[in-house]
Amino acid sequence: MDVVDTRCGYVAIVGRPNVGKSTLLNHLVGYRISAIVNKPQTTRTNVRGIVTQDNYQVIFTDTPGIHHDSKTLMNKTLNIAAVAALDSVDAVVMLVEGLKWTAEDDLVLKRVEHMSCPVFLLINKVDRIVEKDRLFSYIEAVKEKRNFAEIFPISATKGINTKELLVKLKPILPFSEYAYDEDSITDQTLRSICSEVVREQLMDQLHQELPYSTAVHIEKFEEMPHRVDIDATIWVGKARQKGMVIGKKGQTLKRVGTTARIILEELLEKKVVLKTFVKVEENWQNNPKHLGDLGIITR
Ligand SMILES: Nc1nc2c(ncn2[C@@H]2O[C@H](COP(=O)(O)OP(=O)(O)OP(=O)(O)O)[C@@H](O)[C@H]2O)c(=O)[nH]1
Ligand SMILES: [Mg+2]
Repeated sequence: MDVVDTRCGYVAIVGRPNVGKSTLLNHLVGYRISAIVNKPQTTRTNVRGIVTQDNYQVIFTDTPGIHHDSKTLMNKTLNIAAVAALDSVDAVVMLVEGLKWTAEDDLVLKRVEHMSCPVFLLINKVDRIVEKDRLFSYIEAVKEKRNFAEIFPISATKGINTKELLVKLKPILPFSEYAYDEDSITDQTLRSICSEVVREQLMDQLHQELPYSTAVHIEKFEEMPHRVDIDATIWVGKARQKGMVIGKKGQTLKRVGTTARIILEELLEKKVVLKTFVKVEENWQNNPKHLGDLGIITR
């Protein structure tokens, strides 16, 4: 029998909304594959990010934030997706925001309660904590919550302690061939990364409830030697929201389009021509067909 000297394993990143799961994934992979916005429920599907180095490969899954609110089919689907990601993983990384512990963090803890694999607790956003003494007492308090394999403070934006996370994960990964090519970084298609970039900019620019009732579908993705043409349709739930997305004299949509285009050009390393269209579909968050088209549920 051949002896395999490489390690390869699966690690799920879970946590309540807005704690920084996608930021951590993008930082680890070194590439913008998952949308980051300072609003809850940004991530809508499980996104894989792959790190391959020093004879090991970790396949991280960034999940939608686990939350109480289950009003729409989309909300329910987000929670189901996050929990499904916990199936047959080698380790779980649970993220919390230092120095908080909310009822939703308890909900996440409940979801990982019966897991037999190591569960790491990562206390994120420590760059914001001025009084380090308070961090020590916080760590003491969270130790009581569960038998965590490791507890450590990190900053996903500043990269504090993130290398240490990989070091601690390595021995947990089983000896195995790599599941993905050494240079793979994600399971996402370029189309879906592009739609996420547009949605990220939309969520960033729009206010109140509107971000949650938008979705982006890439209708056209045409790659040429020196240019990529992309047509993106932005779906909104109500007719009046269309005007809000477009904005006064088209200013909002223009801003979204310009920033998204700049990010996409950097990502694709080519000139990008991005066209955006806004369409209304009442109640799309409860329409299984529509959620399927957007990749939020699989059919
Ligand atoms: N100061 C600071 N902010 C952070 C850090 N990590 C993430 N953030 C910010 O927290 C906000 C939410 O980050 P996301 O990565 O989108 O959070 P998430 O957990 O994926 O959120 P959902 O997808 O909605 O569940 C963004 O504004 C990030 O810039 C950190 O280490 N320090
Ligand atoms: Mg996210």
